[in-house]
Amino acid sequence: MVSEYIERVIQQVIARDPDQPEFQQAVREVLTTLDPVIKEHPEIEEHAILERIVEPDRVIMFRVPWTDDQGRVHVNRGFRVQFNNAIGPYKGGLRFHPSVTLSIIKFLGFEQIYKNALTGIPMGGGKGGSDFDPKGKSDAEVMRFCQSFMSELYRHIGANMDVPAGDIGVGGREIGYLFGMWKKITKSWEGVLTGKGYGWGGSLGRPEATGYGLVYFLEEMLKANGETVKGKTVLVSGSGNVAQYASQKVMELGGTVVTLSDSSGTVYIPDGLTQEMWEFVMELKNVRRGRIKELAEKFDGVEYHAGEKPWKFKADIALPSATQNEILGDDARKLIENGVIAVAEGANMPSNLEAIELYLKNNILYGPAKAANAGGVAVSGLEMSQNAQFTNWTFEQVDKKLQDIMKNIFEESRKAAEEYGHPGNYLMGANIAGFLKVARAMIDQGVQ
Ligand code: NDP
Ligand code: 2IT
Repeated sequence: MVSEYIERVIQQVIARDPDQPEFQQAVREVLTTLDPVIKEHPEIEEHAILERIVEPDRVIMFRVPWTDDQGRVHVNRGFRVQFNNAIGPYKGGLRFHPSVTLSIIKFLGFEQIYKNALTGIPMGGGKGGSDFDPKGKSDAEVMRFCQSFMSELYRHIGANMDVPAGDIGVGGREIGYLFGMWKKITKSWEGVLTGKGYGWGGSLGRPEATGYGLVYFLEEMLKANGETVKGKTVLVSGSGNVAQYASQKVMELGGTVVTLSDSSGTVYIPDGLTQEMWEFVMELKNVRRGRIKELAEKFDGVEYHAGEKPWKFKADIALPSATQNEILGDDARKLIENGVIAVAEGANMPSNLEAIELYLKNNILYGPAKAANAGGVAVSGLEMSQNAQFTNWTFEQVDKKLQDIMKNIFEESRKAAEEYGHPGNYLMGANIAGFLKVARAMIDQGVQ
């Protein structure tokens, strides 16, 4: 039973945003773990921190009209949710996917507040995007869309105000088009977006950061429990940015990746992903923008399972790296039956509340998204630092900082879980550690 205060705030959110299931889910996930903190720190309720933290500073919604290659005009909806800037400028990605709604952007922005706090870099929480579907669009169409999107978004962002980056459907290509338009409108050159290309303000190591950081976090979590990635079999879902570099790092550390997926299906690779297959996936997904089933068509011994998720296959570790709610209760039960020892989340909110409960009950090592995938935004923070200093760091410098940040996030999550009476519950630890940094800043800064 959580405290009356927490339950009351959750009910207020449900009453106020009845049509936002993903946002409600994220609020419930975070708030229910804060119970011991609320009890120990009555000032949180006195200052109405929970009531304030669930309400974004502002929500910006706008029309994004664009013209396709045949001259037809289309209209999409654009979003930027500036959630909380108590500890630094709003920071968080942009998602372009047909499933994007205000609920999705709010859940992502809400999670981002605590994730960014955990990195130790002064960044607030925000998120944005559009229901635009980049699939099957030409480069010129994507460019026109990005230009139109930025022709409104530019009013709301700034290097010290709000710094967007990539997420699903937004990678180096889109950041390039967005940055080009921002620069043209403002005639400035500032680090107003991260994930830029190397040579025009991008940081070495940013493309790799989320996937590598995920595996660094996983390795810390395993080490603390007498295990290691070496020799383990790993289910990876997705085959985009996060999945690609998580797979590469797993292979480098001596683990075996046995699945990848996309929204059409899963490839099962009983003997493990090889370097040659990995390079094929990089070209397939980042250049040709094709479907993962081509991996099975190209390589012997790779099976394609149309419409399936990776979770039914036997392995030691699961790294969900595609999208929200991709592991439901039944999927979690399959993982547990198959003897999975650890789940670390590359995607945001990939496990629903039932799945999380099952991990915790069954002593699965669980690395929650806001801790495990914080490497991406952490290196975005490093990109902002480099831009502000007009300098570039080497890959080795960035990678070392990323490793230190991921170790630190694990340590902070581990310690907070212990301190508040739930050792080994890294979800609780991460939520508490992230939340306290932001709550203290909000109290210091007065009611607003
Ligand atoms: P990409 O667009 O590069 O890749 C997304 C992958 O997930 C693709 O394989 C895609 O398949 C699959 N996918 C997307 N939506 C769905 C869906 N509804 N059902 C099934 N599969 C789906 O995105 P990223 O790799 O950047 O992002 C993946 C996850 O990681 C997201 O949850 C994102 O929020 C999170 N994340 C990303 C960070 C980053 O730095 N990029 C940082 C932290 C978290 P298909 O090609 O068929 O669409
Ligand atoms: O979910 C995330 O943390 C991201 N998509 C990365 C955000 C960022 O600003 O780099």
